[in-house]
Amino acid sequence: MAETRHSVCALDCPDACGLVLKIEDGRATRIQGTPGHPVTQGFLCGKVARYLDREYSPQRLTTPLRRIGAKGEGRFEPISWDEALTTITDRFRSIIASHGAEAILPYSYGGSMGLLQANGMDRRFFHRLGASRLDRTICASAGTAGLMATQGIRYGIDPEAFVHSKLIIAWGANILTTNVHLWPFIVEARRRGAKFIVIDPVRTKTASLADQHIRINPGSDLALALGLMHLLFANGQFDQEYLDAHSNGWTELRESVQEYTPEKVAACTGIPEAEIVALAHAYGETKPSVIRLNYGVQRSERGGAAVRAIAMLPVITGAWRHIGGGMQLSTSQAFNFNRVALEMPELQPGPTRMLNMSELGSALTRVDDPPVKSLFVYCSNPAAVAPDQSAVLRGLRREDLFTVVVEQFQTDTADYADLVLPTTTFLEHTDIYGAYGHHYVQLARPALPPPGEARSNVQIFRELALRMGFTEAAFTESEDDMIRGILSSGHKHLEGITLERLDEEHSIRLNLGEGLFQPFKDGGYGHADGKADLSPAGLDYVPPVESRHGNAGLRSRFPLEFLSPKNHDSMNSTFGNRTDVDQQTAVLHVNSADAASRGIATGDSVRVFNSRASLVLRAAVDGVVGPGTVSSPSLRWPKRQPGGLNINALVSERLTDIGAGATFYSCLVQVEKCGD
Ligand SMILES: Nc1nc2c(c(=O)[nH]1)N[C@H]1C(S)=C(S)[C@@H](COP(=O)(O)OP(=O)(O)OC[C@H]3O[C@@H](n4cnc5c(=O)[nH]c(N)nc54)[C@H](O)[C@@H]3O)O[C@H]1N2
Ligand SMILES: Nc1nc2c(c(=O)[nH]1)N[C@H]1C(S)=C(S)[C@@H](COP(=O)(O)OP(=O)(O)OC[C@H]3O[C@@H](n4cnc5c(=O)[nH]c(N)nc54)[C@H](O)[C@@H]3O)O[C@H]1N2
Ligand code: SF4
Ligand SMILES: [Mo]
Repeated sequence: MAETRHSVCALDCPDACGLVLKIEDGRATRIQGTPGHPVTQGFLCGKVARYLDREYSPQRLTTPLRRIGAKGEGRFEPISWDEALTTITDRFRSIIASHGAEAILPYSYGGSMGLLQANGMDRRFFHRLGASRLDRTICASAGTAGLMATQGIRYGIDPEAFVHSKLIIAWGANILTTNVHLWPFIVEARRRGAKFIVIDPVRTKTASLADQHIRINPGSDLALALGLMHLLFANGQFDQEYLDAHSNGWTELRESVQEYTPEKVAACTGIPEAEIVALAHAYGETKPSVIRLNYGVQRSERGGAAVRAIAMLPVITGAWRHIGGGMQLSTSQAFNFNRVALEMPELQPGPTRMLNMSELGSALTRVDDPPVKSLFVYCSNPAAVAPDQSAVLRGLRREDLFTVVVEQFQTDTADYADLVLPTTTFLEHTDIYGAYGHHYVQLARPALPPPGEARSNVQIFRELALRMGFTEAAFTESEDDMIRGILSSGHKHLEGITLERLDEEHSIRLNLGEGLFQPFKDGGYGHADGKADLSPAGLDYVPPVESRHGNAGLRSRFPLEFLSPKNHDSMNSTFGNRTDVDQQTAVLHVNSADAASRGIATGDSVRVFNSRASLVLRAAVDGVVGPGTVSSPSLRWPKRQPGGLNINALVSERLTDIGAGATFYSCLVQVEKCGD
């Protein structure tokens, strides 16, 4: 007998789709987007439409494993859960006795967006242990810091509001690839007459379908934003009433952007002067206008300031006043969940140090006092995703490092583990979800049984806590108790949203008032005085060290800017076990001018290198990138790349200007054709 069960996609994607599974004889036979869901609209992206292949893959991990080969070699033997957990608690006790609990470092990121699995029992456990804390900077922290500086709170407009817009700018946002459920709203807006512009160094799928693709030099967005401000002010295309009522610092800003003439901005950004002038004119004139800013801009050295400046634009034009106007970077803060009840920072025995996840190589090879003696990884694959991969792998190879990896698949990171613990997928455990691209709270109950002995993160950390002798009620709370805690913030957006209702309805819109959410229509910014901060301090454009206008010594040896944006048909390294992902990520897009000067043609093997690493990819001379830029979709498993390193071996550990984020998209390389 067939039945349907609900779930939610937990992948690190703004869309957080509602799912419906068809179950026949206990097995899922079909996965679909929830029909009628206001955002999901019944369809799924290509990767999750095939998720049942992953769910039922013979490569799923099903028992705890103990390493029997060298670190990284990937030889393991099955052991019991009891033995695995006892080994961990024994080792933790001895590390704590010899080096203190801060010698233990948890490492997690976006494997699951579920609050229980990724921010729940794990956080409580490591807090109570007194372990080092992890600064989770690998994705969004520069953009978060930039947005907070301007808006004081991370609110954005509804995806549903985009249909009302007359000008949509996708700025460092590859919507068709990374946020596909926004696309139908853009299609509808265009049907109603909207213009759609993409600002991206790469001609992405999204850019190739836009009315206009503005090709910008990587890392120069701050200069473009300042240049647009200059023109908006100079042309009188600013909303003085809105600025006076709802912002601070705009007159100083107007003063300071005067030097960002179209001529200067064209030199920084590579965008022709006339295009800059036309863009400013269109943005100043069209109402409503919306900027869909995604995280592409802020993965570069000046990315925080760039986001800060871009977020000022809709304040200057007063775009926030209109339905379909304003900006969307992230909608996540609108959920106003009770994170303290969830994570329980008060369980910490005292102040503990924080280590930056984007500097994992350094944390494992240089940090002392105490050194990291144990790395506990879950919901992440740092051997593939973290910058300066050679340093990360050097750290992971340390014989004295006790590494535990909780995984669904045998990733590179798992190959370096002393113990691997098999874990559930989002179809197999209970969790509650917010989103960073819409405003619906969702709940998922287990729709399928876990394979073999796989256990959820919540189960694993609860068991570890009990075995460590932690007696606080925090560790015996059920999943339902934890969800009630999350919903207990008392914030008006969550009023009336209960576990019982979520069980019944699966997806509930936040209480954002009647109609579409207009967070800053009448001001109401997150700063103490309710105003947006437009003061210009710190907004001067300085090109990234690793860029075409950056450090001259570096440029002379490594003249090409290397980008590694998201692959269309995978999710960071999550689907790295698939051979088609190997093919997709083997490509290096090269501009025809750069290819000609190096004797490179499409299909050639090329060596991409800098002082950190060298790897071989396959050239595609296809108009995707402009002169001086090369690009390769991220990310494959390093062990599946000849040489055992992926493109993150090329990327430095250098951090962003604000937010201490990773600078994946500020990276200089040289490319040469491989010898025959
Ligand atoms: N298919 C797929 N979807 C995903 C993911 C995935 O791996 N694959 N990953 C998920 C995750 S973790 C995240 S954070 C989101 C991210 O979603 P996005 O931010 O949309 O993804 P990115 O590819 O990092 O960057 C977007 C675009 O920014 C461009 N870009 C790079 N440097 C610059 C620059 O200096 N200036 C400008 N203007 N543009 C620049 C890139 O070429 C890219 O096209 O996507 C999520 N969704
Ligand atoms: N060059 C380059 N590097 C990048 C990026 C880039 O654009 N270019 N993007 C960066 C960004 S934006 C991000 S967010 C990071 C992403 O880095 P990560 O968050 O490490 O993401 P994934 O590579 O998808 O790995 C997630 C892992 O979690 C596992 N997992 C899934 N669900 C669960 C669960 O419930 N429990 C446990 N224990 N494990 C689970 C999956 O099997 C998978 O192996 O990568 C960053 N690295
Ligand atoms: S990855 Fe994104 S678009 Fe695809 S199903 Fe999950 S939430 Fe939806
Ligand atoms: Mo991310």
